[in-house]
Amino acid sequence: MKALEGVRILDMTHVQSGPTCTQVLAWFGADVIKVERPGVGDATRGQLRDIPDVDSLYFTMLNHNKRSVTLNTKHAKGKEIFARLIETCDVIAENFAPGALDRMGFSWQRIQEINPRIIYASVKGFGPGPYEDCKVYENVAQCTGGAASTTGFDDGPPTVTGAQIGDTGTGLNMALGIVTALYQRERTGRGQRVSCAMQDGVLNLCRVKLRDQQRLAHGPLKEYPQYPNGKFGKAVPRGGNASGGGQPGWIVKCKGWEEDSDSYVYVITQAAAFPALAKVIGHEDWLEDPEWATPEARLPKLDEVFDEIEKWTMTKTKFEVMEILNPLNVPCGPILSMKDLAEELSLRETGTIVEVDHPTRGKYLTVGNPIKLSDSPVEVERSPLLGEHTDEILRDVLGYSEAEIEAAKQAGAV
Ligand code: CAO
Repeated sequence: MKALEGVRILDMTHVQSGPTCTQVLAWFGADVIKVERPGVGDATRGQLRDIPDVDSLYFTMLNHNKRSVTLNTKHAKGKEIFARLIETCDVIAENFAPGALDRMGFSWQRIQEINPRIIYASVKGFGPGPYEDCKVYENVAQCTGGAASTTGFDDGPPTVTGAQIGDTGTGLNMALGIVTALYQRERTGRGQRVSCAMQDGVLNLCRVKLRDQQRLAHGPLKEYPQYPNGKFGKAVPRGGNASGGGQPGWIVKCKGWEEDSDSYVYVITQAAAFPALAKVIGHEDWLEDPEWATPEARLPKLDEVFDEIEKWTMTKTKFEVMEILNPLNVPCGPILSMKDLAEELSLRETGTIVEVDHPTRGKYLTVGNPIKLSDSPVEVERSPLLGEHTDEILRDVLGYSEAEIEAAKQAGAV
């Protein structure tokens, strides 16, 4: 049995933020019915295509384990079918532009009238406020949620990260909101509204930077590279590769960095492991020297500390550094490229990277469920073709006859 078996989700999501939410719920066993516009479908089916006329990796990697029904929710017959789906589902999830579902004629009030037990979950770019009507994509959320202003180097522009913290991050928030609302419904019998703003999601992930904003009022941020020689302004500056926590860290070069742009390692000079680190890099002298021996003494010269560490790491590959430092309890991590990760066997064994077969594209790699439950196994199944399950859903879920299905098709509703 799977954790969410018996939960049916009316999936009105598209692009990335919403689909990541419903995908993870599908992996936990929910029956996810993805509603797509007839003949068009989720825009990502055709975006960043690597093979002509085949669903893109963008789409396939975000829509596993779902069923696809095509339905024109602006067509009178389509609205009737949509209302029937609302009646039979436990959850409706969407991430359209603000107001799109209302414009289709399905306000929260109307949805509740149709099914008072339903949970209605939405991702939007912003919560209520001056920007609530804006359309938002990933990088807009990173910029408006505090990530871009605090990412990058002091002498460079604000920088976005490749991690999809606005989209997938907010999708995960919505998944948690949905299962929490389902749990509450067990006791109240009522559905509720779940709202997740991408700005809020990114800001939540930037919590430590709001911490630093408040610390700034009490003096310079000593773990930032701007200390002691650079300038601090009124807002938290970009911290380069400095650690966000109390233990200083930095990215240093490893053997082969001249040819391989990922030949680097992150090293954290955690106080407890510093003596072992100092010894291994040939700086046993630091341990007796009051200029270097304590974390406080080292703080103003972290750049010199990491320069010395780098002299040593440049004589080793990133994997050798990992092998030497880990037994010494020095926290460190090689910079793994997507190529390294794709080839990492242990990630295949845990189901974090999965090979999936698709009828038109063949085999491809995807990222499986990052949340592992011991009693709810995950089998990653390919994404559906556009409208692949339309007949099956109208017949088996809604009880339409073959003639009714044919009539809906003729009318252009599905
Ligand atoms: N039948 C009929 N119409 C449908 C339909 C269906 N099955 N599915 C969608 N539509 C319609 C919508 O109702 C909408 O029509 P209106 O403009 O008349 O209301 C229209 O298709 C387009 O929807 P949209 O405005 O959401 O799409 P877009 O491509 O213009 O914008 C996005 C995309 C992502 C910017 C916007 O949806 C958005 O801001 N979403 C919220 C934030 C979000 O999730 N962003 C992350 C996206 S991933 O980077």
